[in-house]
Amino acid sequence: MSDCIFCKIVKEEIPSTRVYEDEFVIGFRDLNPLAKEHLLFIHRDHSKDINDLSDANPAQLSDVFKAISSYSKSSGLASSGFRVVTNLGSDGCQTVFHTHFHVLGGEKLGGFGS
Ligand code: DGP
Repeated sequence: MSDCIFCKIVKEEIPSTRVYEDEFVIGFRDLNPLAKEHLLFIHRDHSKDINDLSDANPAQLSDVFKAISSYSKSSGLASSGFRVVTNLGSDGCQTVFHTHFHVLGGEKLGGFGS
């Protein structure tokens, strides 16, 4: 989508710090990190949220999770652990409407059972 900020990051029309890329997926550092390691993983193809993606092209979920698996193992993040979060809509506090998965780690995370 021409006005989508993450599509512009995919096309390198705006800069980002990439940590991972393959044929389908890119991973880059979040502009406003909420943990020592805070990456965003997105499919190169546009969808607006996980429901949109799951309805239209569920195979993209495995593309993204394979990428997260590969990156987390090669970077060492998997050995200490990490969290994957995706937000949808207003109550989910989604602000960018290109499906993305936050990968958080690099330190002990609060919330969710701690
Ligand atoms: P969400 O609330 O789930 O929609 O989170 C969107 C995230 O995207 C938020 O943590 C900040 C990040 N973000 C927004 N604009 C940019 C950008 O231009 N570059 C990068 N690297 N991250 C961005």
